[in-house]
Amino acid sequence: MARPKIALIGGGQIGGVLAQLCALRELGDVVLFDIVEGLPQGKCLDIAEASPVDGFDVELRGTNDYKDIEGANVVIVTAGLPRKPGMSRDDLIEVNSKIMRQVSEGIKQYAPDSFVIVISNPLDAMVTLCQRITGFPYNRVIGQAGVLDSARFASFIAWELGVSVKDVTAMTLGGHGDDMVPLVRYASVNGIPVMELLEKKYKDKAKAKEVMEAMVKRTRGAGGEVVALLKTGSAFYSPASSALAMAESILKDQKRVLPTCAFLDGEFGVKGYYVGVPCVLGANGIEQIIEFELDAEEQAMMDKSVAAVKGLVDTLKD
Ligand code: A3D
Repeated sequence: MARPKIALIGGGQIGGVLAQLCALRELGDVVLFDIVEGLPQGKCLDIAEASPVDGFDVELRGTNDYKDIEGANVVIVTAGLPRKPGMSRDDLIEVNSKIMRQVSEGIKQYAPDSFVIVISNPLDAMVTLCQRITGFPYNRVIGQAGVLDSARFASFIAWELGVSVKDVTAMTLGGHGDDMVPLVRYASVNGIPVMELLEKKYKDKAKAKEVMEAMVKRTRGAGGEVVALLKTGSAFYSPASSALAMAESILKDQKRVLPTCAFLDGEFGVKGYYVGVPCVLGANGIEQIIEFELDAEEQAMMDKSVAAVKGLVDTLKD
C-alpha cells in the first residue's frame, strides 16, 4: 500500500521542523512547498540525507510547483510572515491574507480531497479564509493553535508541581490570541484537580490562586515570550509538534480529542465562526465537536475571546 502523502505549504522554520518530524515518525511521504527557490529543495535533501542515520523510509521532495502536492492526504499550511517583537498576531492579517489566498487556490486546484491544517497567523482569520477560498467542508479545514496553547499550559503546571508532563491534562479554548481561555477547573494531574494540589503545596488558598493566575497569564502570553527571546521570528518547534499530533490523529484514525480551531454552528453559543474547542480528529477530519458546560466565569472569558475573533474575522474582505 502506498504511503500517505503530506504536503507542507511554507518551508520556513515550522515547515522545516514539520518535514523532519514527519520523516522521523515515518508518517508519510513529504512534499515541502515554498515560493523561495532552493529553500524547500535544500531542506528536504538535508533531512533525507540523515535517513540512513535515523533509519526512516519516506520520500522527501522540495518544490516551488503546486502540481507536486497532487494527491496529498493532508496539507499543513505555515506560509506567511511570523511576528517580530512588539507585534501582535493580528498585525499580520493584511500581508498573510494575500499569501493565504494564493495558497488556498493552490490547494483547491491540486489537492481537492485533502484535509487542511492551518498554522499561519492570525490563526482564526487565516483558517476562515482558507475554508472560504477552498470551499472544502468544515470537517476538512481546521486550525492548529489549541494543541500548542494547551501544551504550554500543561508544561507550566508540570514544572510548578514537579510532576511529569505526561500526567498533566490541561486545555485552552477560544481564539489564538491574548484572550484565550485556559480552563483551570478541568486542569488535572491524573484526574486530581490542579487547584487542589496547589492548595496542598502552599497550604494557602489565596497563594494557590495567585500561582494559578500567573500560569494562566504566562500561557496567554507564551507565544510573545518566545518572540521576545528569539527577536527574529516566533516559536517553531512546538507549533510543528502540535500540528503533527493533529495530522497523525487524522492519518491514523486515532480519534484523539484535541483542542482544534473548528467552525462552530451554535456550539458554546458561537455560530458561524472558527474558534478553538475540543474535537475528535479521525479519518474524517473533525468527527465530533465535544461540547460541555462552562460555568459563568468561563463562559464570560469565552465570550470575550470569541468577540476578539469576530472583530478580526469581520475585517476580512471577500
Ligand atoms: P517563516 O520561517 O518565515 O516561514 C514562512 C515561510 O512561508 C517562508 O519560508 C516563506 O518563504 C513562505 N512563504 C511566503 N509567502 C508564501 C507563499 N505565497 N506561498 C508559499 N510560501 C510562502 O515562519 P514560521 O515558519 O516561523 O511561521 C509560519 C507562520 O506560522 C507565521 O504566520 C507564524 O505567525 C505562524 N505561527 C503560528 C503558530 C500557532 O500556534 C497558530 C505558532 C507559531 C507561528
